[in-house]
Amino acid sequence: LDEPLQKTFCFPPVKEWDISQDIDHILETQSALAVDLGGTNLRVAIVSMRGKMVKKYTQANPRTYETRMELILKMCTEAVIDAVHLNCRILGVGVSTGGRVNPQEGVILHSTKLIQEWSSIDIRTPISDALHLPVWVDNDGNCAALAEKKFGHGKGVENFVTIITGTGIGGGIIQHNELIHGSTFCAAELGHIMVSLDGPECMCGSRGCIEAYASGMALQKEAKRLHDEELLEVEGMVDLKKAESVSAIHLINAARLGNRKAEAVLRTAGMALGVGIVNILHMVNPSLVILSGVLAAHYQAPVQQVIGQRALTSAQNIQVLTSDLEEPALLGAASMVLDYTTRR
Ligand code: ADP
Ligand code: BMX
Ligand code: MG
Ligand code: CA
Repeated sequence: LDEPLQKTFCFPPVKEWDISQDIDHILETQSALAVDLGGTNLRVAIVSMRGKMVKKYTQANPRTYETRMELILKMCTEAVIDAVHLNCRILGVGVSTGGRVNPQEGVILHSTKLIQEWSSIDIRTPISDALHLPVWVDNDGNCAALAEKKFGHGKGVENFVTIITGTGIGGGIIQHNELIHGSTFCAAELGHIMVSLDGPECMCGSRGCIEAYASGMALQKEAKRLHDEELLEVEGMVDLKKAESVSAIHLINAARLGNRKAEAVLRTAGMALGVGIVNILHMVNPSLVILSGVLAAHYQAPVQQVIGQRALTSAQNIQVLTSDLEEPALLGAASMVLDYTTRR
């Protein structure tokens, strides 16, 4: 070709299209708003498709319906505004909450005293009306199980159970790769497995539930009792002036430093949780149990020990792991949004 023709017909080389960069961009920017309502805290987070917690907001969970609803909407609105600046496209809102939840209707059917004024509540309508986004809801323990399945130790595991310790004890059961909800959305209320005929009073109105022995609240109650009797402090422990700030963590520290009373409380708690878990193994026979929440690492060894002593031979070989997720309930709330909005 002569030169003018060559100029006409020879295009500059087309830049190769790198699809992986586009996918990266989508995974970074497509996000969910996650809400988690617990016995103590109300959390909201912007979570990316990869499960990255882009930004997190924490407040005390208010005690009345009106103040709680108001705060949820305020925190969500703030997060939606922040998401714009953070270059996150919010696809929807996922809500994790204590209580029995009907996920199809977006309704909290019933709550124990752990969350007051939180029964027969349509949580979907006010949030979707205010934010103009689709809303998914499920129980917090169930959400924790979804998070383990998508991002945690439960990836690719067909049958597993998760127990999350916060103020109370939540549970989630994955059976044949699906969450089980039961006939009235009360399946996997694992905190209310009873391990004694009497035992300590539980926030649910019954007695002897594993939540009444081993939850953050149960241990805090015992820590306060020991503190009031001046039996908690041991040498090497930081000064505990105010009884209000005494928590489960102080009980664990005291036990580590050799406080026999604190050790006894924790032994009973670990035993109760372990026996509760043995009951779960005999009921649904999972291959894995994942413990999460602040107390998870502390409970792993005692639970393993009780399984060794009390489970049937066929249920002995299951694994007990501590979760490596930062906030399983929030991540699971986000996963409902990310999975449904991207499903084809
Ligand atoms: P919830 O979901 O029930 O609102 P969280 O999962 O935030 O609560 O856990 C709060 C519970 O865990 C409280 O009962 C508190 O005693 C205990 N807890 C959490 N973090 C700490 C900590 N750093 N030190 C002591 N206790 C803690
Ligand atoms: C209670 C119960 C469960 C919940 C669990 C963990 C209510 C309000 N809560 O057993 O539904 O999963 O607490 O909740 O009925 P958290 O407060 O410890 O996160
Ligand atoms: Mg919680
Ligand atoms: Ca549950």
